Amino acid sequence: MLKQDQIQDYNQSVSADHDFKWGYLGESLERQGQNVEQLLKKVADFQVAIPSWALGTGGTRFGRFPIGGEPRNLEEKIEDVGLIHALNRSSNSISLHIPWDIPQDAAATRQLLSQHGLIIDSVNSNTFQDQKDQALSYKFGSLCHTDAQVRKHAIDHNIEVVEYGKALGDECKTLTVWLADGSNFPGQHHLRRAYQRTLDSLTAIYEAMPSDWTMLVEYKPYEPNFYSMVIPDWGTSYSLCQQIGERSQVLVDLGHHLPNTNIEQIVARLMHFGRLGGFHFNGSMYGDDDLTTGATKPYQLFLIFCELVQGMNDPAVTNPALAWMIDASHNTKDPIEDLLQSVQAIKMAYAKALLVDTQALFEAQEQNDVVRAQEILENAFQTDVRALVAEARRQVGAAIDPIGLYRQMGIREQRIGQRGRYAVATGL
Ligand code: LRH
Ligand code: MN
Repeated sequence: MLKQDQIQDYNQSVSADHDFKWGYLGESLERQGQNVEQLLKKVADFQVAIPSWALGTGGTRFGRFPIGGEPRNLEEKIEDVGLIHALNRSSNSISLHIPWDIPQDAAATRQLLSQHGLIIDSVNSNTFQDQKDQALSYKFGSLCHTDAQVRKHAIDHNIEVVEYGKALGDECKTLTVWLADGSNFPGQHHLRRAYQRTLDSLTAIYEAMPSDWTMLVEYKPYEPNFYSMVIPDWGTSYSLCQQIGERSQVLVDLGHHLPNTNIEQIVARLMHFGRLGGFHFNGSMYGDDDLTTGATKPYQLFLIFCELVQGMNDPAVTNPALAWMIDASHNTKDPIEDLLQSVQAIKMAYAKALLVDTQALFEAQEQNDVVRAQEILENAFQTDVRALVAEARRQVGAAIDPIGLYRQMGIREQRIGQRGRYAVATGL
């Protein structure tokens, strides 16, 4: 476990440079009339859940390159997320995937979670893989399957997943459902019946969920099916949520959009309808690449947070609290460093969105002053907020530079020593 004095000593060693940068930025923000204390608190309080399935090097169908020292079980995954949270004090929860992370001893797992200051924020079902000796195969779908027995098997699995969540703490009240269900060829699916069977199945799961739980319905345009997906886009997920019940919301995975999709407009729409449930943050160029958040499109991530901040500050918007989660899988980076980078990118986008002079922006929009509107956004986006995010971390006892401390301590090498070079994590 990372000790507080190790973080203090490290912060001391890098404080001269940080104090210089924060000194300048803090003063510039005050001169702009920003409430710096409020900014620091909002940024520090913003927590992003870490996916249990992203603590190993995921790889692709073409290959996987284990980095060594990967967590071999749920306990070691909790240890790794505990380390991430100790380094950035910004990742106080884990999203679990069942059956990849079935707790062998729920009481022991709850205790380990509290030792690391962690909770389970959500549980994910998995009806996209057959388990060993599974008689009722998901090859041709799960909740949409033409065979009612397969649908029942998938419904029962989701209900079982909720039970695992309940056993791991009162905080976990979210079931995330992503369906690989779809078709590879024209004619393979009756497209309307597949939708209706899925709606009926999701409704059965929803009715079996505790009355204070939320169901997040995740959409994806393709993969692993390449002709049609039963839930390909936000509109389909939204239409399902409207019919399933008020505690079912749309989950936006940033990588689940066709190229050049205006994701920030989808976010604005779903907030307007009060059905935005949360995010799976990641970065992508082409498909569901699951790369580091903000690595390729930082301006798009900023624009998404602009819609979120404006929506969250607008009394006319009645959207429930949002689930902030990462969903990534990498082949070429140390998973812990990558997750630290993703959280950093998300916090920077949020901090920049908080800097937007929203009143001036609304005026420019009302006056159709297009140039002024863009200049107002640029002012915020082009502000280097790294010292603000670092200062927010320092003030809550985290590392000014989490990756710097992680590397200085040689933690990956330690993990390899403890767990072995070929230890491979369950998950993607
Ligand atoms: C599907 C997905 C879904 C998870 C899986 C690990 O692409 O985004 O959220 O179940 O990745
Ligand atoms: Mn996802």
